[in-house]
Amino acid sequence: MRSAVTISLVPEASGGPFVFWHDLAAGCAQAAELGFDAVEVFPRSAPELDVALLRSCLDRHGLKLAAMGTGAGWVVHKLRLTDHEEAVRRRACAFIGEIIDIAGSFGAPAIIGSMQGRTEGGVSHEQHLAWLAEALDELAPRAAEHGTTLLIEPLNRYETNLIRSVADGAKLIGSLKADNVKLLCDLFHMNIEERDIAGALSDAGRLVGHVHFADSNRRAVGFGHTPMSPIISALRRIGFDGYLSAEVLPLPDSNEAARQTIASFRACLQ
Ligand code: LER
Ligand code: MN
Repeated sequence: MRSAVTISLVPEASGGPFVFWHDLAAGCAQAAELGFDAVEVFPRSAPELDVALLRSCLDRHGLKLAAMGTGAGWVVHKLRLTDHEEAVRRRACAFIGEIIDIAGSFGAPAIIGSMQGRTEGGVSHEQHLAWLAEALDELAPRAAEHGTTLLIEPLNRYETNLIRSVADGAKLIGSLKADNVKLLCDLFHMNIEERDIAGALSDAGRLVGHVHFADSNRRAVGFGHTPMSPIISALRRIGFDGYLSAEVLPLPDSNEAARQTIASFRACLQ
């Protein structure tokens, strides 16, 4: 398992659970100085991301790109893969497709979290799931062209009513034609939704593609009360060899959140 830390480049996401903010070069430098293996980047959109700068920062510091978020499509542009308007669903797919291409050029997956949308407006849950499955089956081959996966992230009940648990995510993945869609298991969301976090990870097995490494209160691991040792044991048992990526609030500040994360990562994995 490898360590990663998040960098948000989305001013509109201010107050959200990202460690470093607004400055790709500074975030990469701090991540490298603390000894992280990789960064996870949350761009405002594909065209607004300075890909050459990202490449030079990663090269200079010997960092990898762990994953790239697509949530700005919702936060900034109000796009969702399950919007009732077909034109909006198309634009959501196009928005994510462009991020898949950039992330893929670094060998990294794109994340579909809040872009899944939610069941609402008198249209059935089944229809929303069908729209989501259709979008994943359209986007996953684009990730496959880069030899990467696409990550679907279950979110807690205050953010969606669509894919909320690891079991929901696994069922959706089982219904797809594509075989390169994996789960992003965010320990903060799981703390709210799962009966047993370690048990849910064990059940998901090889479907676990990425982990958001966060404590019960969405602060850096060690600043809350989630017991990590059964979680790490479960991840070891299922042979997970991806990233534990800190998507946490920058509290008390970015540097302390990052420092606490890497200390916890080392303590958990020793
Ligand atoms: C949002 O709560 C979250 O966990 C993000 O990773 C989803 O885009
Ligand atoms: Mn997350």
